[in-house]
Amino acid sequence: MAQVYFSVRRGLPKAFVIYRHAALRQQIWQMYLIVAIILAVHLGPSLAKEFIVGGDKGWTVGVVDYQAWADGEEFHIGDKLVFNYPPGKHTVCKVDGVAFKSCTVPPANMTLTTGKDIVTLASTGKKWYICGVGQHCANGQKFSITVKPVLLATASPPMEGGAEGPSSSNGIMTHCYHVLTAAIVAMAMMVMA
Ligand SMILES: [Cu+2]
Repeated sequence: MAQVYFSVRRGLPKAFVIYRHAALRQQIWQMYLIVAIILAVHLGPSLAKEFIVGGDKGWTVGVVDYQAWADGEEFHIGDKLVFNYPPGKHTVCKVDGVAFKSCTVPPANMTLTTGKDIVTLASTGKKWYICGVGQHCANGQKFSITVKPVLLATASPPMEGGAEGPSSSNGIMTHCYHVLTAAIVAMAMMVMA
């Protein structure tokens, strides 16, 4: 009898200690997750760059070698291209590789005309931009870029050369990044619930 009573008395504080440890561990986890989320939310956008196409010269014809400018930059998903020009003087058309070569201007509803056009790079791979006014494209107002995934920004050397190379591996890396972010958020929600 005395032994049972004894073990029950000793058992209670022990359970209490285990409970307190679990609560503490949960609190530490919560802190880690909050930090991870803050980093994911704040680091992502801050890494994205805004490129003023042609720099101070802007988007014009006969002044800037846009391809040389583009070749000197590295573009990643989330980055923005800003095309500055007097409205009416130029336009911005996103085209494919064939239209890029032949300077074929797409329909007007696929053309940007505001004079301060901002293009957010949303997918990996090769992108082509031309001006749709007159002979501007033929006179060099055009350039192509290769957009790289977010994660590979610092992890791997640039993948140059391939004109039409498939970007499935890049896509997978990006996909992994999104899944990871989603997993962190989901775990945080579970812990905080
Ligand atoms: Cu133009």
